[in-house]
Amino acid sequence: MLDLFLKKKENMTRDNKVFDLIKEENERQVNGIELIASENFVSPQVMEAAGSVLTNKYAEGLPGKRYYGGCEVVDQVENIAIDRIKELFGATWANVQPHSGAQANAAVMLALLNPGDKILGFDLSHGGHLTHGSSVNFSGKLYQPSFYGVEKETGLINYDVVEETAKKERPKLLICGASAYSRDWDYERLREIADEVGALLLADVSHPSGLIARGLLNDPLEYCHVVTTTTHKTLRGPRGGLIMMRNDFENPMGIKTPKGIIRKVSSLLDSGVFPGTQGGPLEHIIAAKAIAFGEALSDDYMQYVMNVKKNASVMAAAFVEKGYQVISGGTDNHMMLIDLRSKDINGKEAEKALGLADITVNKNMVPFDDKSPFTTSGFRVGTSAVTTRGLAVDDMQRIVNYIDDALMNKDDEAKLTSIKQEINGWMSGFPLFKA
Ligand code: DSN
Repeated sequence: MLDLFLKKKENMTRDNKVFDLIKEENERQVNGIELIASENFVSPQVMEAAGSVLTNKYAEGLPGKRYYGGCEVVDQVENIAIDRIKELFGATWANVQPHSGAQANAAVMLALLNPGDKILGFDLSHGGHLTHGSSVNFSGKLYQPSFYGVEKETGLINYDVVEETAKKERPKLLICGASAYSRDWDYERLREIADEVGALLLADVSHPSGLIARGLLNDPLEYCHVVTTTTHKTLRGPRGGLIMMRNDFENPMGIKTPKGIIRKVSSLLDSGVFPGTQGGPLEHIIAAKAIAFGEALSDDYMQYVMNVKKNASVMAAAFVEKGYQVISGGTDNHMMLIDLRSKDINGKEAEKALGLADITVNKNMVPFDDKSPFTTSGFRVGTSAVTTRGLAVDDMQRIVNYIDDALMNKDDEAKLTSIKQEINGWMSGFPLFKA
């Protein structure tokens, strides 16, 4: 479609400078093994919608209540996205406009808190997220953060410690969810803690949301006032975010918030997105979200998330067998955090060596890390992308063998190149983007 458009505009030339780079990135994705836990490969129809004419449309407001004319079509698209995400999670309300997970969290905090209010989140250096109170993020600058972490011996969150911290700090918002925690969450206990101290409970399930949607992990919507997620990780949609509620939506008794007793928290959340933190929604991305949510309702996707989980658990066991320390000893979801302190290599070196072998990971702090976030003592991996690609449990051992081989030969360029060649050959058997 774009080619036709360009042919009509004779004065326009194709911008090869950029398209050549897109081609290069395509090749990188096709040739290598993608293990970044927050990445995935979307379907051709999701990509098509993301690159569609809907990018041309302004639609500030909500379906049926816009500040622009000509929104009849995008209203229908956005309503499909809302209906499908509600069906997927059993939510009673959703806003699909957040441009990202960070934007979703910003909107929730703007809506429910006053500047300077206390928040309690999972420590970034233990696996939490920047937007849960980090001092370099809006959440740590506009609100007063405190944190809970994992226990040194187990790598697990101790909910008694969360309760003690909550009682001491008396936060207005308790945040759960993580970027690098491989275990499930006890949302019921967290809600009890939140109720005990008069806090609202926000779950940011950006990472495992696809597994949650299909019932493979505990359900945060049952207990949390508000749930946010990105749409591009296990959910396998376009880059973006969203906000959902279930039981506390239009609570007849109202919900006690720092802004008083609120009956319709969803209206506050809507206004936290627009006009609070965003302008016009990205309707092309919302169309792509709608398609991805439709896909996530399918039997194929159910099989996919079951495979993601199985692959991750097999991969974690393979790392342990090779003498790597997996934080908490394994995984309940799609990811794991590897502590390299028992090996003669840090996270930065590991990321680099694996990159030269065409295995993409990200270096990651591990709990109680003595190295900086630029160096780190570990790396994080996830199985969402390789599972989309069609790799199965038997392939996980082979990936771990390659990783171990690359790390043990981190300074041997010839060895890393030979691993890369083997991987490129192997991956050519798993075509990603079919014509
Ligand atoms: N969501 C983060 C990740 O897990 O990669 C980035 O913000």
